[in-house]
Amino acid sequence: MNEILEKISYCIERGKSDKHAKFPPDLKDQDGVVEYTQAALDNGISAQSVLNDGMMPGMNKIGIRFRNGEIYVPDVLIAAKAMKAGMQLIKPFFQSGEAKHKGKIVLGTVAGDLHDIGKNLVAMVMEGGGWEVVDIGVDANAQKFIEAIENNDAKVVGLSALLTTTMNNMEAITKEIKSKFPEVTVVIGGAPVTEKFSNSIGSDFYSADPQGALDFLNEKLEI
Ligand code: B1M
Repeated sequence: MNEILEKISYCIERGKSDKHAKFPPDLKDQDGVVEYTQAALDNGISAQSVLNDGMMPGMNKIGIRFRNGEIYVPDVLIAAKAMKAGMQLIKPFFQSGEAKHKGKIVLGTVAGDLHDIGKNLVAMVMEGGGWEVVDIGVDANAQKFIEAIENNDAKVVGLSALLTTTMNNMEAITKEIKSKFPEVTVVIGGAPVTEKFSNSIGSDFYSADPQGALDFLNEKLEI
């Protein structure tokens, strides 16, 4: 891998957003994701390559380490913040069409449920994996999901639920999505949800953690 791209990946993994960031202390006054992203673009590295070969490998490592229990929620938040800082510099290339996301995922916490910490982590890992996330927030009913799918021409939907009561709402939402858009892939997750439950309601995949959902989508779409 190109040295600058390696630095981008490393800084994301360490959560070092820019030179002035005080965190992590051992990288104080050293360049971060912002400076290395600018350097990559100045050196003629495409925005797509900065995303695919610099940022995504860094966030991928974070997703795997989080799944393995080696790091915790704050580490994911800090890494995602660092990646977001660098993304600001490559945003114009998405707008011009020079860089592309892998696809769009509509993500929401289902009706009756206000828990969003897990859903937000899924959003960060998905974005870190090159997906564009359309976050429809919490307490989202079938109509809200369907409108978001239509408005964004999304091919993937993610449902999150944290309550044993609200996980039951996943069934009606999944069925309505599938009846209107049979081609849309539905992925579900959340603490009370299981693979058995996922199979019983006709969703396409259950993941216990954000990285599992990302790996499934990448594999399914052969990306
Ligand atoms: Co609530 N709550 N809560 N709560 N809350 C739980 C979930 C509970 C287990 C606490 C308990 O009783 N021990 C319990 C549920 C019991 C049950 O249903 N069996 C509970 C309850 C009962 C309630 C209320 C009903 C309490 C009340 O008012 N009487 C109420 C419900 C409100 C509502 O939603 N309508 C309520 C409210 C709240 C707060 C608002 C105070 C707050 C939420 C704040 C917020 O989210 N912005 C809250 C919190 C924080 C919790 C606990 C403490 C933590 C949940 C959390 O964020 N975990 C929780 C107890 C606990 O877990 N210790 C509890 C961390 C998060 C990273 O994990 O969301 O599981 P999680 O996400 C994981 C995976 O599940 C997975 O990836 C994430 C990262 O690994 N994942 C996906 C999640 N979605 C995915 C989607 C995917 C793939 C993976 O693909 C699409």
